[in-house]
Amino acid sequence: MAQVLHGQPLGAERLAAAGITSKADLESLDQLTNIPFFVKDDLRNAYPFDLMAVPREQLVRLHASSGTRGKPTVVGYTKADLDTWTELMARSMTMAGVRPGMLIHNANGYGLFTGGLGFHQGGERIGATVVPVSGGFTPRQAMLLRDLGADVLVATPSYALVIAQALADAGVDPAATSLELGLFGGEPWTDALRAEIDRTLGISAVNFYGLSEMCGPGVATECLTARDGLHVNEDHFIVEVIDPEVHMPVAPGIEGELIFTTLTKEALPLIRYRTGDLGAITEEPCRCGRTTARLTKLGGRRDDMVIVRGVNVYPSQVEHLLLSVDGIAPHWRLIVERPGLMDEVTLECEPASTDIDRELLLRRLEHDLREGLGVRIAVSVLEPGAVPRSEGKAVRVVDRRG
Ligand code: DLL
Repeated sequence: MAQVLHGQPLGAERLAAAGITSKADLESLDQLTNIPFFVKDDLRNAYPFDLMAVPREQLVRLHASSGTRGKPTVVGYTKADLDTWTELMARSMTMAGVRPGMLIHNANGYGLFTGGLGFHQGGERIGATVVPVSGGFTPRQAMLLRDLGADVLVATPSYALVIAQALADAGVDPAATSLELGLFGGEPWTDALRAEIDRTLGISAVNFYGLSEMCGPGVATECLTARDGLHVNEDHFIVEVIDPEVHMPVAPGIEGELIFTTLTKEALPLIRYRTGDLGAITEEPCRCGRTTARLTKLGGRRDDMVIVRGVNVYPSQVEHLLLSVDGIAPHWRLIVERPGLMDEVTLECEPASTDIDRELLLRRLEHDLREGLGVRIAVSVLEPGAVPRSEGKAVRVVDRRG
């Protein structure tokens, strides 16, 4: 945090407000809870470089966070930041089962998205063979994956399923390739979707969490041994979970909003950054023997919640219920409209194959969703292939409220 005091006026101001004006004032991390939060708007207002704690000339890389509205959030890295991030990715990917010599098919987009270059750097540092395929041209992805004999697939979980379909379309059994591991993240996904991916591709899918504002992927990652919560790299990031309404910390195990403080960032140090992501932490030791805090119940973004006749509905609940129904394909989205005074939500989904009775599926889904969510939402079972596919992060909530 020391560099914040010198380089970043807003950070220094916030530390000063909490009575911390020099390193000597920082006695314990408990003082953290007196420091005001950083929020996305602080980054937007500082667009593009005003929050950087070093001169622009010392930045060796820029990325930008995904965001559908307005200007992106620009993040910068010094040489040391890039080195730290690479090391964190190498550590995380090793924990997820990557070994030197493995062939990594990296289908995350290369560009401003941190998913492409993040896994690229980590893989190279481990000594794996990285194929920088990037996203898109899906039939070619299927061909390269098979011809080069990939051991590891890196993608968003939703795109992994699109690649699996492309393999099947090319006459290849997706479960019978050389793939062993999948390193997936960048978007919320449930254990039900993981089971579907494991089965379809015949792999072990491992969850990676991160955000550009911290570094990108490499903030918290599952271990292959347990795949039970994501180990936070606590030597670089302090994690807190707060009640998003009253802004007070909640106990381990209780779900709230994830807050991160960077400990080693040079270019863009952030204190108590509100991610908007929902999750909980556990401090129980993991079966793998690591003792770091782990993120559990990663539940999606607060602003993805939709309110249907007074009932809060999270996309992750819908995915969980949807995928427990036999014969349903793992492609879906929620359409939110406001025809009158109230929001109406429609689930668009599709059957796994053409010989499945769509009417029967519809009735089963309507029933299960009503029981599981406590409110009725409309269901539309489309033709197989009709739900739009994404080559990166899936759009699960389409807001047509105007
Ligand atoms: O998505 C970094 C990343 C890339 C992580 C690839 C893992 C793998 P951003 O584009 O800035 O960075 O988006 C960050 O994506 O705040 C979450 O809302 C969401 N997110 C990322 N990983 C997960 C995950 C990258 N495993 C935003 N589970 C975050 C749930 C995730 N949400």
